[in-house]
Amino acid sequence: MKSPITVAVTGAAGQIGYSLLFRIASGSMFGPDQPVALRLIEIEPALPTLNGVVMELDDCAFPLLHSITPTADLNEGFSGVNWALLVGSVPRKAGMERKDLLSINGKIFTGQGQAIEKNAASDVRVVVVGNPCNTNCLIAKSNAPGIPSERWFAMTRLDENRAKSQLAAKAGVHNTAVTNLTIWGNHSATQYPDFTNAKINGKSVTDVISDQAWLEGEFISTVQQRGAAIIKARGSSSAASAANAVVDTVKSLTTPTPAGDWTSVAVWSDGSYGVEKDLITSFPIRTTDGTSWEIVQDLPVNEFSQSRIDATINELKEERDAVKELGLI
Ligand code: NAX
Repeated sequence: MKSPITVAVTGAAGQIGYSLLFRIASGSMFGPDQPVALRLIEIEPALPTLNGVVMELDDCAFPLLHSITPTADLNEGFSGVNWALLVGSVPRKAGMERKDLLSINGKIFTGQGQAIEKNAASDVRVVVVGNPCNTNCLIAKSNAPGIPSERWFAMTRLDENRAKSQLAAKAGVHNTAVTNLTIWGNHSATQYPDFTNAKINGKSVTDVISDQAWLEGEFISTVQQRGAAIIKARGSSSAASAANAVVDTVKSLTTPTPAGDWTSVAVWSDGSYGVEKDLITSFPIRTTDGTSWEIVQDLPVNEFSQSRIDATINELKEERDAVKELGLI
């Protein structure tokens, strides 16, 4: 039996947590022969709810679930973790300015970054899901300078999956036929789902879908606004699909990417594609050996794509400047 991988999940009593924990414990994230130890982090008032989730995890009798540690203590929660999945954050409420949101969440992610640096395993990798996830990731990373830059990620995989599904539906093919889909930039309504480099059954999307106006208009806005559409339909925000995207993200970072393809995740910018260094930006990413990854280089970026990428990068710069002004990074 392999030794367990230790995974911390913050916001474990929340909606996404309720889907995610059972997927991790069942083996969906790390494979059918890899035991996992869960460290479930919540704020104090949510511990009774978290206790109910722990009872349900117990009741599944998962063969791969080695142990469960529910806690509101960050040092205990991040102790020895190989993966830190930062899901918990405070949602934007009516009347709240973006700056207020960045300030409230900033305090959460400074503390979590510091606690991860102090307590986690030496190989820790961090995936930030809680919004605004790119900038929350930047805050946590800035507060854990001892952890190498390439170990920090923010999730744009749900956007990628949404984009693939929209393109597949339009082309009348199964979603597995859609490859090479990049989400550029911020996980927000400015993100750019890049159809120009995407493929359907190995052919350029623009050769398969001739409706350019749909690609440049409705396709992009549907992906950008999908979260809001789910809230309208369901009465609460995406949860199972978000949890699924977390599983996909970690799987993609721990297994080699299929030849010729790539995936989307926000990583620390090294200046590729002219994106300012140090911004946590979604790029096309390939994993080679299951531990290291690279940004896919030299993809063509036409004028339309460039203007979209510029818009989302500008938003990331504004968020970075705002948290800098607040002294969070
Ligand atoms: P919920 O409100 O259901 O759950 C959040 C949980 O986080 C709550 O249980 C809360 O007690 C906990 N929490 C708050 N502060 C905490 C702290 N300091 N430490 C530990 N736990 C804390 O939200 P849920 O629907 O689960 O969504 C979680 C986050 O994911 C939100 O920020 C949401 O905006 C974000 N999302 C990000 C997505 C992405 O693609 N990156 C997509 C889905 C989702 O919208």
